[in-house]
Amino acid sequence: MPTPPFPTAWPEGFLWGVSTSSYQIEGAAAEDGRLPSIWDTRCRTAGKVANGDTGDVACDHYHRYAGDVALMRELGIGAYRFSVAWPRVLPRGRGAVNGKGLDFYDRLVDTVLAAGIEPWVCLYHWDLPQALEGLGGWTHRDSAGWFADYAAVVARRCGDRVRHWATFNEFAVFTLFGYAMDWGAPGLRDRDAHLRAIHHVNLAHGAGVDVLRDLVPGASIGAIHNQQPVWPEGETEPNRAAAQWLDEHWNHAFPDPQLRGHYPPRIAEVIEPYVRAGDLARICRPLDWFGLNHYGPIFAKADPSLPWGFGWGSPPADAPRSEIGWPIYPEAFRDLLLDLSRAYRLPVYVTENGAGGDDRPDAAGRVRDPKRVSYLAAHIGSMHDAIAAGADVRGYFVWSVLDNFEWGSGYGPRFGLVHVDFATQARTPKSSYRWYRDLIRAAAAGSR
Ligand code: IFM
Repeated sequence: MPTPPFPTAWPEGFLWGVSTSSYQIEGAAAEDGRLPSIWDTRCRTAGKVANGDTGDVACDHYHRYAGDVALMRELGIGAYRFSVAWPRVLPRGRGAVNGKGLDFYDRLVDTVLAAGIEPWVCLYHWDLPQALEGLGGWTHRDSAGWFADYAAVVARRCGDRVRHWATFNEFAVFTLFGYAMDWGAPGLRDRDAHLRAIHHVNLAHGAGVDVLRDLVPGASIGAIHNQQPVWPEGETEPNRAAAQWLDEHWNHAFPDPQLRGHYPPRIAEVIEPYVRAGDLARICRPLDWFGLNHYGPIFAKADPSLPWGFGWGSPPADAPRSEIGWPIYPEAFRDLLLDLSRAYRLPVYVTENGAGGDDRPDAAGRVRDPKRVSYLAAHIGSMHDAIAAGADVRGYFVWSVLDNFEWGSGYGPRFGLVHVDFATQARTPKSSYRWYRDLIRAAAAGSR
């Protein structure tokens, strides 16, 4: 299959990167003082994760990070986004700091910098310490303060070397799936718990931004949002209504209060009992960039069995799909980049984009993933079109550098540029790794 071409002219300084998250790659779940997170618990709850898989070992990145960073250096990326595991740093969520846990991030940051790569640190990618869940987790208003204290611990240790910080990854995903759909930890289907979680996570974001501004002079701070057009499954009235409601939750419940100072109208009505005077000002703090995670549009349908009456619909039967069945509409990505850039008036970094597959080595041990290459080529092409049409997009991070633990789907779907054999931990760069490396080289040559 011929290699899809890529645009070579990019804005000066355009940043190419890769993203990962702590629970999905680190492993070492019970090592050096780390205690369980809500995802360790969910993995041990029967029927919640495919195959009974867990993040106990994952990619064993905790021990193999130096080799993994060497692969990133050879890829030629300018930035690596990873998350810090709260239960490694503060095993009980608050109180005693675990020095060994912090030491790991210290070593990682130094290794990344020594490879000539900028570390981008995300403070929360879904692994809330289980001890805090025992106190109510995000449904407890104090969670904003717990998060701010944790942010301060990490900022004090790494803020001398890390300039780019994100508070949270995909607010809407972990709150909706975790509190209203039982698709993620902690596994509830409860409107009130969901509304509390939305508001307290928003408060935690604002408090975290304030801490980072105080402790890291010159920090560049953003938040990472999943954003996708929400389309109805078929053009029925109930499904259209479901799509509108899901759109408010998915695309607006977090960026609107954080960047515009108010909740979208229907959420504003129902969340009002949890909002106190001054809260919206605490949430709406100045930011430096908008982090966008995007994979494709999502489809909604009415589902009266779920707390909000909407559920996940299916794309049209003839929709192009990735190997794991996600719909592919690269032109929607271009439109989204233009819309976001206009709506929130911040530089946009695409902090996740990629495709899941079922990649396996061939007889010669090579891993070819032409579908991922086509997906990346089409989306990077659409991003280039968006920039040409005026979108202020400053960087792009592939999800992900390594195959890893894909939450409720366990180790089934593979998103990496590098294949991981989970039995041996052998790493094999896929054809998409070489394609992305060549793109980065060509972009560097083209922008000189
Ligand atoms: O693996 C996830 C990641 O944790 C958050 N964004 C989407 C990815 C693919 O599902």
